[in-house]
Amino acid sequence: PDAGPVGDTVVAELRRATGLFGGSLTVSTAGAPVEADAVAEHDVTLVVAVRAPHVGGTSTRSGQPTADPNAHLVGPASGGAPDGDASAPLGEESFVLGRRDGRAWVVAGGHRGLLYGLHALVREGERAWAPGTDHVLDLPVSSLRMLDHWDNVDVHPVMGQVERGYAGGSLWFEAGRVRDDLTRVGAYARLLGSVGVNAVSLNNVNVGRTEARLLTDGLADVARLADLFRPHGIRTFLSVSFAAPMRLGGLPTADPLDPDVQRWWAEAAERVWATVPDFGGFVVKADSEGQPGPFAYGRDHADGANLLARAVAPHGGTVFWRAFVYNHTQDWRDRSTDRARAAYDHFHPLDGRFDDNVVVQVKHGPIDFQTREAVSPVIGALPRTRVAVELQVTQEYTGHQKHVCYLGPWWSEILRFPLTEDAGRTVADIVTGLPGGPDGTVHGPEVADLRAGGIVAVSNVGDDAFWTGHPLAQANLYAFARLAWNPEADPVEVLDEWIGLTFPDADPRVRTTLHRLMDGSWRTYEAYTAPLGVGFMVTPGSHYGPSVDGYEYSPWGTYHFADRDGIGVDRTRATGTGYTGQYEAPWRDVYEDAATCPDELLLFFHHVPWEHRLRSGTTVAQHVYDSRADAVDEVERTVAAWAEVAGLVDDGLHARVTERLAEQLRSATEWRDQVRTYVFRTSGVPDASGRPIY
Ligand code: GCW
Repeated sequence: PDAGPVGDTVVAELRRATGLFGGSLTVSTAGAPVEADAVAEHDVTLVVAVRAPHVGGTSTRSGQPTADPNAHLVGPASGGAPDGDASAPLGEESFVLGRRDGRAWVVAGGHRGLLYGLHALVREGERAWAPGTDHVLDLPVSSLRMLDHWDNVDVHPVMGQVERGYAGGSLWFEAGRVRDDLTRVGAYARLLGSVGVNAVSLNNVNVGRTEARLLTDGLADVARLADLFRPHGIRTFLSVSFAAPMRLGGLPTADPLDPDVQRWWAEAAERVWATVPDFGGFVVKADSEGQPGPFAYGRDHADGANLLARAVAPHGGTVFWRAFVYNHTQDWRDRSTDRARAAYDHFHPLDGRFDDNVVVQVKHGPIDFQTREAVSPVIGALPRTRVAVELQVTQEYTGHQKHVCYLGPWWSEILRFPLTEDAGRTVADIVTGLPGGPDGTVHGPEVADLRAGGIVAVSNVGDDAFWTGHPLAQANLYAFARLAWNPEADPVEVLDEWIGLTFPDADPRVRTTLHRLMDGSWRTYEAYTAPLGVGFMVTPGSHYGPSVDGYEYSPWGTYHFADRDGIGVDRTRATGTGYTGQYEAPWRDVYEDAATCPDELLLFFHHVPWEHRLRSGTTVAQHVYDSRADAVDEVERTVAAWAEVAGLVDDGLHARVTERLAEQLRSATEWRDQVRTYVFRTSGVPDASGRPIY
């Protein structure tokens, strides 16, 4: 029967796998087997069904065992497939993974669910065929799990081909067009499908002249890429320039209220969907860091987003409209302008005006993907708008994939952060449209309905042999996908899963060592770079390595305001920029008061004297001295631990990690010395530990 591209993938995967491990495969759509071999050791039954087999009680969370242990399961009894007529309807991406009498089975609501169920079974490994009977319903918490690629067709003289890319050039663009040989793109699509990513955007949100043409002359190339992603359940998106009607269409304006502009976009969308019928839609960076946008015409961002939304709506398309809008030509003397406030100030008044197929895509923090910053209040401030949170897998501010920095714990904190009034809904609840709260009731402003936007991240892959430059940075890609599937997942367990899948059959010391290197690596990175949430202190432009005052007097709006008396940004309502007022209770008050503000965000919210005592008991200056030095000691131990597993992992991989660790140690040492010395020279406060200072 016509299984569709994803169904075909499932069958092909199973054929390949049964070839590897033996056993047989039964696949049926609504009960009709399309393939059934002799019963053997590793049998798998896959069924696409509209309803779950008697799963007593359903769960809207992923990964939870179905509720009623006594529920009678109509499972694949002796060779038969589970029948499909029982309790809960299964969504297109949901599946039940079960085992019975040494047989593994997956029942899914659609082909994508079947694909995800199959890969869940692969993750289970031998356990999937263990004696006994049980089953688990699994479904993604976020219906949109998207990777944005910042790939350029052209190679930028400073940025290289992939903006903020640390893994070589683009996987798909080469020499001004899409590569002829797309073998690795096929492998990448398979990889993403295996962890449930279901959308990719192909090109940088900063859309250059050549890249703008992907929407017109480049469409055949886009279709070739879409053909590779489709079989793995992934829809393709493009970043587009708001000025496209002028750049590509020769119109004198890009004004969203101009009928010619509207017509141009409608026709552009017609052409796109005629070429790629399941195309996803557009990602837009407008009025942001020099990209064109609606402000030039006196229009706001709802006008801008709805212009594109109406063009793509007839085709079922979605517009991801980024909220990263701020003044990047600021005067550092002007302390009343606060970059952290900007997105809220622009977007909060527009809530309720966006069309249903607009998703406002908000960076997780109000500044820019720092190692530590507060959660953006914008995410909770648009109850009548679909909101997606944007994370950054590529390590722009977290060590350029030269430093080990496992970001799962950071994203987990962000996604679980209870942002709305009275801590009612977490970031994950908001972006996935879940009501939140222990009893599922919505707190805070009245909402007509709960809207899902999704979980998006900037990808970290490139044409590097290890995909991500640093081989261990692959864990970040994996963790993003697994946390987008289930934001409640424990990030260290996710890491453990990645280790098991990436280093199967390795000596147990490899697992222990990787945990030793990675579990706490984000906090270690934080501890040798900018302290207590103040951010930046990076080399301007590249954003790699220390430059404490690098951005201090620049127009970018990212300051630490250190002087001989103190450090930090006063964002309080009482005496500062008023940013704390963008939060609902309790955060507006928790952050307002230096006594209740969490240490790790103190300098994000407050300007304090160097000898201000943290909640931890130590002073700000002494904290900076101690933690920078301790963190470098930790990196040294990491280097030694990795040396111990030489010979237990692939030599090429071991060498690559060793080389990167050497650079991490060099760079961390530089950070330590620059930051400690800066604090001493600026404040005059001695370091009680007596460690060297320059
Ligand atoms: O983090 C900043 C980067 C820019 C990037 C921008 C954005 C794509 O420094 O390189 O541009 O954010 O997210 O739009």
